[in-house]
Amino acid sequence: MRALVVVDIQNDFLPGGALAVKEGDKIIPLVNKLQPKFDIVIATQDWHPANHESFASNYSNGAIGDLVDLHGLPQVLWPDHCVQNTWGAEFAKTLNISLIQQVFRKGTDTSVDSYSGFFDNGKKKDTGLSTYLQSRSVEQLFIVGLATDYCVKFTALDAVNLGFETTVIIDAVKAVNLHPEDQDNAIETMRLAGIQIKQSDELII
Ligand code: VGL
Ligand code: ZN
Repeated sequence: MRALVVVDIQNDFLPGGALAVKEGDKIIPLVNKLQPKFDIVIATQDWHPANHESFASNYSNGAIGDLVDLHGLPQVLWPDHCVQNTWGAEFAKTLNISLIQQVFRKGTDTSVDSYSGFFDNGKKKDTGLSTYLQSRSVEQLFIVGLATDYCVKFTALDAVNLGFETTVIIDAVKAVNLHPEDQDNAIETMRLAGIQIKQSDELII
């Protein structure tokens, strides 16, 4: 079975949102077009409590983009984003959610961030996504969404390490690019890990 994983297509990651990804909204029509081609569609949703320790606002002298040590893990400080039950955490209005069979929320624990849809950044808590996919005999995963250099990358890396044949659909992702080279580095890291990087029109599905 083939599954499409729609990563974090939420208002805060779109132009006008708190952690806007440039042209993040441009991928949505393609994501909508791709969904019916898959056996299973699931989504991840960044879902933080307001006092999440990845938010710069929770530090007396922390600036957005600073790298800090968070309980032993490297942590980039972000603007407040995807706070539970706020507009910013909702899926984009133009995203078709009718085909999404299950949503996996992440980043709910204040003390650890969670970029991957599978595990938190400390690999301590499992969202249940791998069990969900394995129990439905999914072997191939196709990943789309936001952002290439964070949640897409870490979801794809965990997927390939868990044994899924993993493809990132490159024209259906966009990067945050805190540093201009972040997107290219993320793509290179994913390729080296054995993740396929494909354009949507190259897919045979
Ligand atoms: C993300 C930074 C912080 C993402 C989530 O969805 O890529 N990036 N939280
Ligand atoms: Zn987040």
